[in-house]
Amino acid sequence: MPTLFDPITAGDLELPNRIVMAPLTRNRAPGAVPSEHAATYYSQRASAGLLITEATAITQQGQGYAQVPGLYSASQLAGWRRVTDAVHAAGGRIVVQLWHVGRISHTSLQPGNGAPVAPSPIRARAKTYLVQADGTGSFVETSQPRALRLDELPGVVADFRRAARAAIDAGFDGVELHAANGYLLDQFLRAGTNQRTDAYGGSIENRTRLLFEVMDAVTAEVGGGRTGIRISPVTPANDASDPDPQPLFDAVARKLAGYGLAYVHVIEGATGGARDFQQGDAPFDYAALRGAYAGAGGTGAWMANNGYDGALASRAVEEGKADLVAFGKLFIANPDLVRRLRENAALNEPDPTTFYGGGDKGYIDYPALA
Ligand code: 8OZ
Repeated sequence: MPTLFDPITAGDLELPNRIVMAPLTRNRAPGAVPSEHAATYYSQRASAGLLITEATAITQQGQGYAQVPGLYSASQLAGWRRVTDAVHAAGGRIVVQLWHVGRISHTSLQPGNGAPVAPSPIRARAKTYLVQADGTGSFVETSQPRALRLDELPGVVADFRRAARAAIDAGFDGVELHAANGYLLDQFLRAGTNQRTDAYGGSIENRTRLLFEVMDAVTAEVGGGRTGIRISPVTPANDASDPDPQPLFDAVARKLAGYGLAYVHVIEGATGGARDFQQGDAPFDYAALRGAYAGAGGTGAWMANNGYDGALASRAVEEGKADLVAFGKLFIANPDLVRRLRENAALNEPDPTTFYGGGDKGYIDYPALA
């Protein structure tokens, strides 16, 4: 069996090891434009097998938080070009996570200060993060959303497609579709947020329809081999829920098998929390999920995430449970995480007070080994 440190091919991506930097929201993009320090931050971590960027809004409608980056204006794309150039110069590979927050937003962030959009007009019991004119940040309740009209859905699909093209043009090695953590695509998938009675709600086929329309468009634009997807079958993040996640996500996995994807990225349990978190009547069976994908002919790498340390990750890869493991907090604090895991070196402790917002402290000042 391979180890964490062995190379792997994931679709069109040739990765020198199986250690992935998970997508991490850092709220350090003033005006939704990646700063110069983002290039430093990501290139410091270029020894990862793969870097996944922080979630990045495909449109202003897809924005849900202050100071998270977008991928829809010339200045944003120029900022990302600095990042991809710096990562490539440092020998790394980087994909961008394509994000539409759906209802997890606030009117003050939306075009024309309108309502955030969602499958159904159900307000999330969740907070977002805003920055006032005087520069102070605060957590506020998300706004009441409005349901997307049927005639608006092709526009959402087109927005994902345009963003995927823009990403490749800005030098990214690929894209990851954010279909996790209670954001728009996950809101369509899970019954707690989708009460539609049209072709996009009700049955599993209907609830997965928007996801696969987006998949069709993105893979047609940039190729399945440069596309990954992130799902989180049971996470309660952002007030997401489904009473029966196993058949839903097994169906998603079976259908994903047909796209020739680079990878499928699965958050096991509650995002950033308990790995054994349960929704529905039985523990979620991640091996069955992977079996559904492989059984339907899926060849993409299987990327596991959530609360892994080096030992758990090594076991997962060596036992064949995962091809890749994504690390979040450990990568925030350890730019040279790959080396530290390989050498069994001590790890820097992540400082949660600097995860979201702020400046260089807790962003680009964690030391690498000498
Ligand atoms: C933490 C804070 C804000 C957003 C996710 C994009 O959970 C996020 C996120 C995480 O996927």
